[in-house]
Amino acid sequence: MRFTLEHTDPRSSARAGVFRTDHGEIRTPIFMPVGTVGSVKGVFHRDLVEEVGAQIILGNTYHLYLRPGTETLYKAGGLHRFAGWDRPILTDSGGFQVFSLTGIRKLTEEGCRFQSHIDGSRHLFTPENVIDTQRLIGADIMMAFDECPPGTAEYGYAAQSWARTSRWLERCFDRYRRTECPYGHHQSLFPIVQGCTYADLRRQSAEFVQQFDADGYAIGGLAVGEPAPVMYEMIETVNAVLPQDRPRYLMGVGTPVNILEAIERGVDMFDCVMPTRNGRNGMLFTSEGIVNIRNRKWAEDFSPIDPMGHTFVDTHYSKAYLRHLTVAGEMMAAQIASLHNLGFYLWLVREARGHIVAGDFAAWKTEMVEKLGRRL
Ligand code: PRF
Repeated sequence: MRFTLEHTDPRSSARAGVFRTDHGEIRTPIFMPVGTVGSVKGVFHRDLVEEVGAQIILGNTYHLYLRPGTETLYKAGGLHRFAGWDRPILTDSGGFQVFSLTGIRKLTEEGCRFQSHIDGSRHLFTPENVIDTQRLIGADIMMAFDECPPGTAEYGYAAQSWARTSRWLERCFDRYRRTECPYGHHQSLFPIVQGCTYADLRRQSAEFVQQFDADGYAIGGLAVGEPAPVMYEMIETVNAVLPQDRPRYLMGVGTPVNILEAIERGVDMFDCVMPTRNGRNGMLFTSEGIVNIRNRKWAEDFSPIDPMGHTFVDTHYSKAYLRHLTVAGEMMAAQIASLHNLGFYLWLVREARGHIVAGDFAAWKTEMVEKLGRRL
């Protein structure tokens, strides 16, 4: 078994565990910084490890397939060696990115035809070739090929889409079982639960995916336009069905509050572009609330960016200096804000884990949620 559940919170469904990969252990709950093309934007791997405490990063099949391409990745010895990152890597399967990045695409039973957002060239993703590509990338955790309909999808569409995603899942596992990692390490394949905002579809999906006895399971199709309370309800519905002894990964979520609410409901893994993308736009997440560093009010605030922060930038630089760099459009502003935000996200999940282990998660979470929503 790759996952060991170490503690469960007595007052909620929160859990603390360890997931073992051939590139190291992941202590859950965990946040996974997004490194779409093999780089977490603006942050050195050294700082991800030493300052942020990242244990696993994400890559994207869609981006890596288009550029640099699987031939180069294979020659390099896989993404770990190509990027100089020797800790675990998870890759998303590409379907979600095809949908959000390419205007022209066509979905059929076979797969998804699309045009590259880089040069307009035409491509086809199928459940089979998406597994092959992730094998060549060498991800420790590969994701199944799925369709993620909008949060507002009608029942009929949601049901058809889920049924097709389920048939694709069988094809993914069929390919997975017939192939192996070209670099000799174990690669897990996580199925993705879909079903939009419909509890019966979500339950069916969560039942269906279990036949594959996977190392872990993902919850997709959330945070795509539905209200947050509906997302929380769907998480509860799905987690009531998924096995206790496997990690659960909530894809593409979210704000610090979303993450704590999901941990309380039994989610173990998260990823989101928010800490880096919002950081580049001047939004800082802190334990006291949200800071818009562009605001004039920080122009002459020479206090540290975040006196409670855990990365060197938090106490080394002042708010006024970071505001100045941000307004001036300096590269360094994006780097500082990204490092700060990632440091905060990883601190948050480490704290959550500590409180789950200590047995007082629920009380801590209530207090944190109240603080995190504030605007400073
Ligand atoms: N499917 C995949 N990747 C995703 C999602 C999904 O539903 C989401 C939804 N929040 C983010 N990333 N494959």
